[in-house]
Amino acid sequence: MSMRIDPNQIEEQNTALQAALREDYDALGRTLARAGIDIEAITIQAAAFEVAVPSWGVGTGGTRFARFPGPGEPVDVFDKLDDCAVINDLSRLTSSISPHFPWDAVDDFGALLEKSASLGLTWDSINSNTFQDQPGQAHSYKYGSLSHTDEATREQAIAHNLQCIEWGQQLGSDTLTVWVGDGSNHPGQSHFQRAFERYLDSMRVIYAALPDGWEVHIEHKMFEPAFYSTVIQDWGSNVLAAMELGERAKSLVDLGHHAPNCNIEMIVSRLIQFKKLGGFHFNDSKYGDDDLDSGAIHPYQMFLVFNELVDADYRKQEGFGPRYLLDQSHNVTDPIESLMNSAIEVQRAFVKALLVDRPALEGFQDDNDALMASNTLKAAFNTDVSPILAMARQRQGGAIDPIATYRASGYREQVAKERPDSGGSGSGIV
Ligand code: AFD
Ligand code: MN
Ligand code: MN
Repeated sequence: MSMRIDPNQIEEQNTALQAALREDYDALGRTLARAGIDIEAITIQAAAFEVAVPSWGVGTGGTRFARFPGPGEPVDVFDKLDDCAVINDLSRLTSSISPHFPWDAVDDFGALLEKSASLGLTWDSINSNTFQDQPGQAHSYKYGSLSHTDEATREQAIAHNLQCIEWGQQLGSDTLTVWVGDGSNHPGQSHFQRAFERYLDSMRVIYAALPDGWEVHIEHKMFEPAFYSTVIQDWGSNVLAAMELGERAKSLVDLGHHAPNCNIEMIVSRLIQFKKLGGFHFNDSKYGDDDLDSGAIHPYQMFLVFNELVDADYRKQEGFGPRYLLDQSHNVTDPIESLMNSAIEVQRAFVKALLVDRPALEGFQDDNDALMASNTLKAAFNTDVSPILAMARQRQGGAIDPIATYRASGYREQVAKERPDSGGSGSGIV
């Protein structure tokens, strides 16, 4: 059974908050006008912003120690769609979903497509999974997949990616994202060059099978599950692979997949410059691939990433058009709440980056005025754009306060009654 938040309920909640929002919006409008910025133009761009939700993000995540399931967890991809619809109905930011196969594979893709369309949702990048063994699988991925030393295992991993493309075509997607867990745990275990060559050979087969209009996005990750080396360890290996494969192979930047303190915004700039920025997995991180909620730890870093993105758009950089996706694991919060919050935080970084006075910044850069250049960025970052985000949501039928409206709706309590307890507390990083 599917349950959708009643638009009247959203409207009712909004009515109570409307007057205060109008006041805050008008006050911010006057402040921005003094800097020559038209708040309406910014609100229109804020409303057009979108970030896709990962299908695996609506279930409760876990660590390798334990998982503590929440009430009313989605049982299958149809349930996941219901949860995604709530996130989008309230936030108006997440109308597309990035599925993960085989987790989200179904017998009848027509039924899945019908349901997503009825909820106003579409399908973004397809994620393949060769980091786990599936029941009945002939060859194990314990020692790798696309880069495995054994040819039959590599072929099995290639075939899975080709299958993912086919499923993705049925859903109207146009991108395959490939992240492999391949790597080594011990120095000497794996020959770096030979493993990378095998990976490239496998990816060439996948690349050759891309349908017209499709891209493949490669995701790098510094460590985990392999703890000594990974085959696509960093953006260097990533972009080398993408360059080797061809124009339609690009790099995907997951914010949690770098060494601590890494200058991610500079990596983003390099990828933009060479037309290799495929997209993002947004999340936040304190130590590693923590998959914390976007903006929870380093909001300034996310703003600086968006500063590069907005700058590329402002300069009309050729071949620029990355995909924006969330990739998070919610271990102690209600995933629906975390995903709404996170989508809004990503949008917030984007909107703040729109406020940067770019001609002034360029002038300060040319004059080597480091202090004023930095202050120009800070002026945008320090502006509270919340009224713009709330106004954009409301105008599209979303909630001024999505968390409060969600809690008032009783959605979680309702699905907890309808969906069987997911039970158990087995471990597992998603
Ligand atoms: C894992 C990886 C990576 C990937 C995701 C989906 O760390 O972030 O995007 O699985 O395949 O969490
Ligand atoms: Mn990711
Ligand atoms: Mn990750």
